[in-house]
Amino acid sequence: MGRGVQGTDGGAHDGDLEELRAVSPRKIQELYQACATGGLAEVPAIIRSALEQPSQIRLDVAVLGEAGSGKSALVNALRGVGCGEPGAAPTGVTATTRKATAYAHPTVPGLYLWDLPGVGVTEEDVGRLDLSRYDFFLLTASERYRHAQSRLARAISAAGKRFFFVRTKVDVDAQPGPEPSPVEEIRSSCVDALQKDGVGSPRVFLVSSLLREAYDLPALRAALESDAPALKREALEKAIPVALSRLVRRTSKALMKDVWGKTLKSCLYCAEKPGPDVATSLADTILAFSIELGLDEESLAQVAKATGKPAGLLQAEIRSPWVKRPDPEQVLKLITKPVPFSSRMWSLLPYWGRGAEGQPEISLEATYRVLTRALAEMTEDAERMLHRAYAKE
Ligand SMILES: Nc1nc2c(ncn2[C@@H]2O[C@H](COP(=O)(O)OP(=O)(O)O)[C@@H](O)[C@H]2O)c(=O)[nH]1
Ligand SMILES: [Mg+2]
Repeated sequence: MGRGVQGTDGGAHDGDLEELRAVSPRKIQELYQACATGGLAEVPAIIRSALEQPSQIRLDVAVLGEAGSGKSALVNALRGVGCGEPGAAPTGVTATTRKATAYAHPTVPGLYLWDLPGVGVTEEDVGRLDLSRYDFFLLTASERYRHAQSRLARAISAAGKRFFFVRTKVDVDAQPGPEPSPVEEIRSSCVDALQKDGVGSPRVFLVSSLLREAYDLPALRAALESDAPALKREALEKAIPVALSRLVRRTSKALMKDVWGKTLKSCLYCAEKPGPDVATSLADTILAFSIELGLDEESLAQVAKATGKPAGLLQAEIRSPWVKRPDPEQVLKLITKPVPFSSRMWSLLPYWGRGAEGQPEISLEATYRVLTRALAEMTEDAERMLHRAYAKE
């Protein structure tokens, strides 16, 4: 359960590195797989419906903090599972959680709570964490906000992600005694400390995983439930550019496999019937490539409709001259070998000339080169156009 696919990011060619680091490989893989079922033309509609109805989208929420801060107990409390019950995250005074484990949220579909092993307090310990794998965080602390929490808070922000701060075990602090309840004091000191660390409007929850209906645990539960769709959307949006690049490249690769076959077919066909027919057949092949890559007018209109970007803006990203149906005459020029001088000479002599030898000769190599170059250019166009379509303006 909950072990997502570990993909590499597939490498977007341009774009902000900061932005890229904020993308969860799992989310990219998820989006890629959702879109890979059909052709590129269906992608805008699939993305749109995922953004509108994110219930199917995964949200990986990692519970982060030092060992013993009550992470596993918090996971159980949020899921409404008693510690020690079957299916509960193991808790205890010794470091019980050794391996990141995902627990499905009981009511929010697609939400997984990741119970992580405790993080050490040093800079290296925090540096070792792979925060890119998760979409959102619950940063826990059972005591006063200190360096350890500060490091983690900054690491999460640096990874381009957000978190709720969860101060655990407040039942311990709020033991009945002569003093007035310190709960509100704890809250404001947490908020202050987080703001000092550059967290804009920190969301702080003071919880007890033992007294689950007291303090802020119900509020934390409610916040997770109500924020889940927006958090899913946010995570998904970040994954769109990389997933799109991968989808375009997948399509391009499949077309590339066929280029040699197409070259042979056109050239063999032309061996019997030389002349502009070869060029027409190649122009048709290139046109078919552009449709597969979603560069034709109809596909562009669909992308424009799904993203709300003007079609003209998207059109402007398409630079390859091949996308406009190429003129067969021009194509022919590119794929013919110049007629050797000797045969031209022969053809000038009515007696010796043998007609067909004056025809320009189609070059297999040049034909192959024209097709691969057209495909490479159009692949770049498709990526650029789609990135523009989904770019935040
Ligand atoms: N009093 C109290 N104890 C807690 C609370 N949450 C966890 N603990 C105890 O703290 C210890 C460590 O909890 P655990 O969830 O295993 O911490 P983890 O290492 O962060 O996963 C356990 O003995 C828990 O019973 C809480 O809200 N209140
Ligand atoms: Mg644990």
